[in-house]
Amino acid sequence: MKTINLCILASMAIAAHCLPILPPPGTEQDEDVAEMYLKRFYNLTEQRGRVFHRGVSPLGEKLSEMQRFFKLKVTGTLDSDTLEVMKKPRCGVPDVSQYTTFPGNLKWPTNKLTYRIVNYTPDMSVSEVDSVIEKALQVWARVTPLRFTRIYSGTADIMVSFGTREHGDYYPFDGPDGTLAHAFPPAAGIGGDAHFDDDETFTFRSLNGYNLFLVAAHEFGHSMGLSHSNDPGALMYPVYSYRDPNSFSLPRDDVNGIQFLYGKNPDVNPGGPDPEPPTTPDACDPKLVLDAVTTLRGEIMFFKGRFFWRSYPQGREAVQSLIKSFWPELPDNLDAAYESQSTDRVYLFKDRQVWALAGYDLVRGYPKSISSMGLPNTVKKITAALYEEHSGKTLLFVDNYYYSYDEARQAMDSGFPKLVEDGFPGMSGKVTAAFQYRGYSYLYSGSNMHEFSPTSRRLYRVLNNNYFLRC
Ligand SMILES: [Ca+2]
Ligand SMILES: [Ca+2]
Ligand SMILES: [Ca+2]
Ligand SMILES: [Zn+2]
Ligand SMILES: [Zn+2]
Repeated sequence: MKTINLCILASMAIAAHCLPILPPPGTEQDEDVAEMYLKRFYNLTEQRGRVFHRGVSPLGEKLSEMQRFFKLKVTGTLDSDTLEVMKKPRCGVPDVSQYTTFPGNLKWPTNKLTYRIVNYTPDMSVSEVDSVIEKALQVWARVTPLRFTRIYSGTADIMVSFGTREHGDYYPFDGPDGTLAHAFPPAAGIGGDAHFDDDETFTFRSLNGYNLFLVAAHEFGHSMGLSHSNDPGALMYPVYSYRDPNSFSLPRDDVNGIQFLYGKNPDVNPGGPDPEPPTTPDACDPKLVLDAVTTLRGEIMFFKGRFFWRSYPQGREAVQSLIKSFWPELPDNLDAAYESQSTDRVYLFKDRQVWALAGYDLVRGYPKSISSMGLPNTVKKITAALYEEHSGKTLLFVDNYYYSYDEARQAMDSGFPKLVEDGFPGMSGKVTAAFQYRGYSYLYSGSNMHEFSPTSRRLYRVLNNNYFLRC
């Protein structure tokens, strides 16, 4: 499913380069998908005819509600961006309240809760499931006074089970992909319980399938009383996105939510206090310093920390995602990126390694060492990269210096490195990101961005990092 999703993305964003696998949006089949999605997650109850393409209707209103939640452009119609989100694997709990008890501050009256693992998935060993469930509950215990005790018989507050299709609660699962799991908010009986769709392939460590720790940690957020967040970095974001379970740290948005309900952890965690919870970068932050910027077949991609934004032509807003949700293999905190028009690939740099993308797909045979491009061993990392269309050269920046790579010869030019201010008069400071767009070269330094003529190298304007993010 993940691969299929990427291909759908690619085919929509860059129609010229990729054969569409699905019929274009607006078909009967897509409208069925949308109707089912809105019924399930946005409490759509009535449906008066198929009027997705006209604004005012129950469907249009629900579409707008869903588009607002996911920070898509609010059109009230079933456009390709909206359909793309609807086809992603996700949690089965609605984004608007449907289970009657969700609104309000519903919480457990006690901090001491019990859980029981009722049955197991055949995808993993019993001890793997046990340890993953324990670890997923500890995600919440670390930041609150909540404490969990496992019991092996009788009724626990949180009954954990695996099931398929109709599994006894009138919220049937849907087979592979789509809905992965759901959980019920704090209450007696089924309240707090977490159900996992065993038509999924759940995994312990592998990048294929769905990581049970990530799915379970999200569901237990519901078991504690949290609803969905529209922060794409939050664990409580409704769409599944991979992140490294070994280095997982509960994001700020989720910490705020759970501490609002239960307060802080009065104890010190084994191993000392936790580091600051990770936050989601804000495109509108005037102090934003991007890690790397590149075009990709007409889109612009802006990288920052664990995230990137995609900005399309035609004035649509930039959409923020976790890097790992697209490419689990890629590292966070990239150093540099560029698109080579001569190879039709995007190259991504981190330390002494380089990865390549063809469309949205990682190219086999990477990462390679940057020595393979001819960079000397003394270069430990590059800080920015810029492909010059008119010359067919790629400039590789290392702070105040830059090298020149000839894309046609696939070799470094002699006479480098040069000082950046010699090549780009008026540019002072270290180059932190760079790209070329619509006939201009952009060199970022800290929170500034410098606009140059690529041929005369004349400095036109000094702008902010978020100039192209349409803040
Ligand atoms: Ca229960
Ligand atoms: Ca499913
Ligand atoms: Ca950089
Ligand atoms: Zn959920
Ligand atoms: Zn269920």
